[in-house]
Amino acid sequence: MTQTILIGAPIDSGQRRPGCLMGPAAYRVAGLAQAIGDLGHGVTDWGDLSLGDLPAAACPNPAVDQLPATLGWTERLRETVEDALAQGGMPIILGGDHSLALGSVAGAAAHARRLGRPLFLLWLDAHSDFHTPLTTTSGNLHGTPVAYIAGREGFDAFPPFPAPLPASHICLYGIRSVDPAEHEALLRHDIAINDMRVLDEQGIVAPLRAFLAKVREAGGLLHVSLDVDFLDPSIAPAVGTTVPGGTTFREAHLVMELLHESGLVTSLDLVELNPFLDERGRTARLMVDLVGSLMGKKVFDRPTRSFT
Ligand code: 6HN
Ligand code: MN
Ligand code: MN
Ligand code: MN
Repeated sequence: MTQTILIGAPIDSGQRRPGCLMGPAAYRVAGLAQAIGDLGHGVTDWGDLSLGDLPAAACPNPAVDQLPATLGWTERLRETVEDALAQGGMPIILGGDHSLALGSVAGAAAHARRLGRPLFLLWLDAHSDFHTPLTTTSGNLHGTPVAYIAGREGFDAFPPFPAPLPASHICLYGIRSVDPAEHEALLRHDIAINDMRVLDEQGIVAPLRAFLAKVREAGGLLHVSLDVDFLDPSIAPAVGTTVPGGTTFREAHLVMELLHESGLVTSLDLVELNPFLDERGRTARLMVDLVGSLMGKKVFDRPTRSFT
């Protein structure tokens, strides 16, 4: 039994297409709390976070959009996620665009540091999100969290990331859209890049098991950040940044089932859902079903196979 804590994060300052604000409401309408509760877990809903006064902030890159709001959300998420973890809960952050991970992963990292345990990050996304505020050309800060988490320079406006993750603790999974500046920077970091080419060739299971084995050996905490565009747009249309060639329904469920079997996941982001772009709630429902698999829902309850 896991005590989950739902944290609504109606954030859309990290990109420019309106609609992500409706994400937390859509997850609630799609029955997220019930789906988790039906599996025998505790569920507490902390409601939606809100933003106070915006901090003053500036960035030398004039392209950067809505820095003060994103900075405000970062602080808010960091303290809330750290709080949820300190209470022994498993925070599930209902986004909101992916800029929320600037704060949610910072909260998880602060908590891990306090425990003296390493934090690992599984980034399920079409994109590498490895820009810094200095390299982004779109100016959309949802494209930057992995760089912040890895301790890259260029985040002067942000609080220093608590204990940046070494590259070996970060696993990008499902990526198929990387901008030139991200590509150049990724070549200088030893981050595991399981792009779709790797997953096509090796299958969805082996690279994930290898990463999970590393987390287990290190006694680590594991934060999972699930971007809707990890999924193929044909099954998950409700996202502003669709990229063809994403994971299938079964591949995505299998990832979640393996994560459940591992017992390692300590916090989770659900990001980039744009309900305004959805077709009769199907993407929201799929995301809820995937959380179900992550929390232990099985097609057939056979004894768990030995893992690694
Ligand atoms: N996401 N690399 C593009 C940009 O605008 O920087 C896309 C970012 C997508 C962000 O996946 O959350
Ligand atoms: Mn993303
Ligand atoms: Mn993405
Ligand atoms: Mn963008």
